[in-house]
Amino acid sequence: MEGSGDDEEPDWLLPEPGGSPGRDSLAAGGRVPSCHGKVVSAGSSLHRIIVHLDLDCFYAQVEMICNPELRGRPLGVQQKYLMVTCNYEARNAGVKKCMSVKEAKEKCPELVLVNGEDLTKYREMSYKFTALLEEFTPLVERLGLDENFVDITEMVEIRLEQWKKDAFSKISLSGHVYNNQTVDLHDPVHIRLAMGSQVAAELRAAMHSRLGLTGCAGVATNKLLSKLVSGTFKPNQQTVLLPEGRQDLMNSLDNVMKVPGIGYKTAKRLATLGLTTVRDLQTCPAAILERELGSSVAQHIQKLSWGEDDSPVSPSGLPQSLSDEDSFRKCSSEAEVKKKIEELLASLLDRLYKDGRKPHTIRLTIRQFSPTNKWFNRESRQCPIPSHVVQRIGTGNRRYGCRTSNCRR
Ligand code: DCP
Ligand code: MG
Repeated sequence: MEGSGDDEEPDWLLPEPGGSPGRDSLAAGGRVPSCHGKVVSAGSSLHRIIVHLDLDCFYAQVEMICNPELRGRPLGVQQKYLMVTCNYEARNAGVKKCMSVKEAKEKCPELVLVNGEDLTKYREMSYKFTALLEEFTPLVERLGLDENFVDITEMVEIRLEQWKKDAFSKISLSGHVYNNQTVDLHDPVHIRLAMGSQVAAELRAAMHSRLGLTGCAGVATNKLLSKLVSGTFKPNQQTVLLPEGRQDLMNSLDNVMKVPGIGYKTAKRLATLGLTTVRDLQTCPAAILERELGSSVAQHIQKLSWGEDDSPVSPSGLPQSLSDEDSFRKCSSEAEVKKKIEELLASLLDRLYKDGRKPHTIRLTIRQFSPTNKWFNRESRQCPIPSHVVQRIGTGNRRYGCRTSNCRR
């Protein structure tokens, strides 16, 4: 569910039972590009070039595209009492993402607020963004609404083949280098990353010219590192991570929870072992970790702590489910809840209609909110959607009258 703030770890970083072939080993029998006589083996962990793209102040940017009069003014996007994001003018005035509306207004009295509770236009822009990247390569994986991974290994290889080896010394690197490290254009991995930075700059230029969007990019040899490095310079900039900068980047994360793939629950279990920093996790004896977390998770998160991630970029394709949610905080009677559910359903049906595919199943999920201010106890019930109801979706008839008598609650 969008914006549900779960502790679930992203799929792209979950350990794969039995080991996944990944792209490295799929490519192992493939071309082995060489530069200046040195070789980057297709099975090497440095073989891939991955770009992570993250749009700048996404919801606020979409609002400014829809209403250019908002440009240049501090702008916040409000959902209920929270300002979920704000543009960089507002950030320069001390406003931060996810501040309460009250605090944001205190920091910046001239802040303009727009309501961002209807996600329709953000979703639409999000899919346009992914579709644009897919014009360059099918290897695009969505991560949330405003982030994508793109595996550009093959694009880089093709371009390098087109260049004469002697001309590699003329390749320039686009954007920043993490820690301002020196690029060695005799090093085949540096050459590939420099070429990757050129491709990333082209992707960003296309995003801007075709959709009016700006964003940040990170270029590295795996997904984890590309995501971690992409926000080094914000907004609208890009950064390359050379292999020599990996340790510094990982050590810059002061808490294990800053490693994508280590969620709240895992961090809590690590804390019971006295492990809070990335360095603690790196140096913890494997046997101790394995005793607490099991060998698969232990090995996986220890690899992550070193910046190692061989998970492939998995093309996302069309979403397998459409969902909507609400906190129901403003509802105080059953009638109000029913009305809210009808609103959610109407919006979902609109999206289904635009999507064009026929749904099979409907699922209702509830989470209770405890007096101690914590969400807990997620419960779901689902049932097949009766065929006569499915038939009517897309006919413009909004009175679907979905009978839920065969759903047990
Ligand atoms: N979002 C949300 N609720 C949150 C966090 C984010 O609804 N608790 C939405 C609003 C953001 C969008 O998700 O615009 C993307 O989140 P990011 O963390 O990437 O933040 P932004 O894109 O807004 O800003 P940045 O420029 O820092 O990437
Ligand atoms: Mg963003």
